[in-house]
Amino acid sequence: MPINVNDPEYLKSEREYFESKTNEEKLTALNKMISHAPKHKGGENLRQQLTQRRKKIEEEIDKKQKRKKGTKIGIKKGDLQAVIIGKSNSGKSSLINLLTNVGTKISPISFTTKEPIVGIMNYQETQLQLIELPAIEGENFERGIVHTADTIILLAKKFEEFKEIETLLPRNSAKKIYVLNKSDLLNFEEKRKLFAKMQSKKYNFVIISSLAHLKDDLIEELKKKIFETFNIIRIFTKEPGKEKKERPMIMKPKSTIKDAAEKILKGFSRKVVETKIWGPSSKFGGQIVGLNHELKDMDIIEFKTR
Ligand SMILES: Nc1nc2c(ncn2[C@@H]2O[C@H](COP(=O)(O)OP(=O)(O)OP(=O)(O)O)[C@@H](O)[C@H]2O)c(=O)[nH]1
Ligand SMILES: [Mg+2]
Repeated sequence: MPINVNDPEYLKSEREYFESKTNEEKLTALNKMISHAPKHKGGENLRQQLTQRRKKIEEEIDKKQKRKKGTKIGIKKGDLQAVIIGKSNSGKSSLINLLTNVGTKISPISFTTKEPIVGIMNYQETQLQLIELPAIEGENFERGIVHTADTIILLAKKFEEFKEIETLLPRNSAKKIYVLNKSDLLNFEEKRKLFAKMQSKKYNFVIISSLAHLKDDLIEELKKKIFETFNIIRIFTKEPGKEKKERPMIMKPKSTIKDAAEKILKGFSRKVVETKIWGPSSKFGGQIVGLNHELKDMDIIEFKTR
């Protein structure tokens, strides 16, 4: 038995669906329809039809992107990869320019960024790969990168956009940070309310402004949050009588001295005759430890070999 849906939001989205010209627009409208479709048993059939339709459209979008991929240069995934995702004009390019070494085009015109922009972000002697993806509601959005990302930064210029981004986001297992941009356009009361809303959602979030001249501590806090989503420890090595190396090795928590030696060179741990350690996992600086010693973030190791 077909049912009549009277929810005005549903009917509005349905109209949007029929008027959509691109698959991306159809997907947005369908997601809205699904969220407003009747939840009770009578709506089961309808919900099934809608999700089937959504699957088909997602497949078509993926297929089209694969065809395009052939002509594009692939992005080599860094050890630590975070991806900025949001709707057009949310300030993705402004943010990546603030956080990394790239200078990509910022413009009030929609859909300015047409391919992924890759930047390097420095944080406490560690380098992370940060990527701006073209707007999620546009046809240049790259769904594939979402699957490889360690961390996803959902960037919105309005609170309501988070939901839209979430419904369009392909399934993934990345950690998420919610960033509300353009806070310079809000007054105190508006900011206070938003803060409470984000808190009640239990989001890991920051409210920022990407206008370079308003750049403040919150950008630094965002950097810290991005870094903290990666479950890693940083290990420095040094040679006897010398300073520690400038860049740390990135390792998994609970790695041992042996793991670190093997990361330097396969088989290297067999050559080690003595290891000294400085830093959080040592009882005192220069403590001699065995191969099974467990490392902590920011340790410094000195290997003596045969
Ligand atoms: N007031 C205000 N404007 C901002 C802020 N961040 C970005 N903008 C402006 O918003 C517009 C869009 O910024 P972009 O950084 O190009 O946005 P985008 O998300 O990369 O947009 P597309 O690449 O087109 O999808 C520009 O005019 C920016 O100057 C902000 O924090 N406050
Ligand atoms: Mg952009």
